[in-house]
Amino acid sequence: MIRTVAFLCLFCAYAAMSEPNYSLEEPLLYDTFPSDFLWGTATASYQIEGGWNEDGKGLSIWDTFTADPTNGNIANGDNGQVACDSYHKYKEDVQLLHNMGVNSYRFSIAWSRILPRGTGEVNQKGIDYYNNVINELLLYNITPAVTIYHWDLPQALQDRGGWLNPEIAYWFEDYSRILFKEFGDRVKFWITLNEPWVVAIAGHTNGEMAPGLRGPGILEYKVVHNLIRSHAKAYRVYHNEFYQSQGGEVGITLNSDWFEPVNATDPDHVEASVTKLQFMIGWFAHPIFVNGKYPEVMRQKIDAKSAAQGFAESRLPQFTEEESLEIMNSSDFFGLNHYTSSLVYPTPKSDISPATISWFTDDDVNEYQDAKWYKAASSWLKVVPFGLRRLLKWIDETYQKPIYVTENGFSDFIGNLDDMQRIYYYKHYINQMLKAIKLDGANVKGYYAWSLLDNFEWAKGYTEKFGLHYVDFNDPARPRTPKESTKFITKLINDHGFLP
Ligand code: PNW
Repeated sequence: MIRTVAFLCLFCAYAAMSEPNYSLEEPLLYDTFPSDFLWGTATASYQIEGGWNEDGKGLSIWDTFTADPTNGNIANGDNGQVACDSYHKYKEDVQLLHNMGVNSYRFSIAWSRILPRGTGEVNQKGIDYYNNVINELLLYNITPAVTIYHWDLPQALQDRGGWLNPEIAYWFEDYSRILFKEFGDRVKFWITLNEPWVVAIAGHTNGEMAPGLRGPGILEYKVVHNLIRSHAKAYRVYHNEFYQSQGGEVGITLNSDWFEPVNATDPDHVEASVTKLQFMIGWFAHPIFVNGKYPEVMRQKIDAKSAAQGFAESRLPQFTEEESLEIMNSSDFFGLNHYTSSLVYPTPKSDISPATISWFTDDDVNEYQDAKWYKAASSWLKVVPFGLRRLLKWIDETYQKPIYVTENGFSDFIGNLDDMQRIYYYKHYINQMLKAIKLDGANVKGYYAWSLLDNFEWAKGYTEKFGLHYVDFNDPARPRTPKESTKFITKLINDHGFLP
């Protein structure tokens, strides 16, 4: 008997040690959101519009990246030439939004519809299309939240070096000015860049997304440098030339996971977590919200490693004094796209040779994946609701800006209408956001579910579905059908939160 108890206790102690409390489900908080809270769904131009060569639109890097169905870039060789056909069906999309009772909609503008060559001549038909979308939204009292760049760079600019060419800051500045001038009388909420981290890593480190370049440890640092410079120029244009007459806000949207220390009482694990956050969020947020410079921990680690690798200068560039001033304080809010969390602990694997170096090794931290965290269709998406609350608290304390959750959502393979897993995801993530607001005092002002529609999920084509509405991609009419999750979100918005 005693032996059994002793064994059980040992077992319990072991279980308690090796399995800290990562419980998925916590009791819900029954409370409501602030009355001026923005509720919306989000989409992006290349993922929904189609109309890829209509009305004078130029090619984008996604048209090019998907052009050859045999090159293996996209699951099933798919592309966004038609996608959800929102170029023609935007009125129906607005009806769906209206039916849900949202008060905002986040969508993006295709640069190559406005400027087919990226710079120079403006395509009036492109302007007309977005005027129609904006006016239709306003008819139903839905506030447009416009993303200026959601990854579909004009191919003409890629041909001139794309995000690797420092000149791009001026191209982006000019493009943004056109949007503020044409749409700013009605659009008061602007997001300059969507997820520059993904642009850098997927586009320039591992080549999984357009433009498909692979330059780990080198290219992503150059690209991010120019992305941040570009963002800041657009922000300054708005505040110097338009803010007085238009009075809107301009900010950036960053994506980040939460990094949970494997052992939260071990300072080394906590340091690993903060280091990961600095390499993912701080890379952008430190220059923009703090002091115009990259985070100290990045500066130290990348400088040291570059020197050890024999580079003449650090792979992490430096902003000039003038650039720092322009970049510092260049976002009116913190836009956060959040989907998932990872466990972290420190590892000393930092001195891999330049030949095998991956973007990861600059972190000096490694990740586990906890099998108990159940997954979405997307391989990287583990369902960890508490991660959103912890991340919101960290961002709130670190950067002290109003936060908008500009994307959050769940993918499956089937697109089934009875999407219980998606409802579970939204219920628990949104409740954790409510806890961040009510219990931690985080200044969160809005929430956009990704996504209004099943759509073109980049390299995964149409195989991973994030939609609140099912879209039949085999039917030329692309009919939309609300899933059960739409009803859940509609009720939540109508109730202003969680009723007991
Ligand atoms: C975001 N990751 O992308 C994008 O903003 C959307 O366009 C996209 O459809 C959505 O999330 C779902 O993927 C991400 O690997 C892509 O961690 C990859 C990651 C995160 C976000």
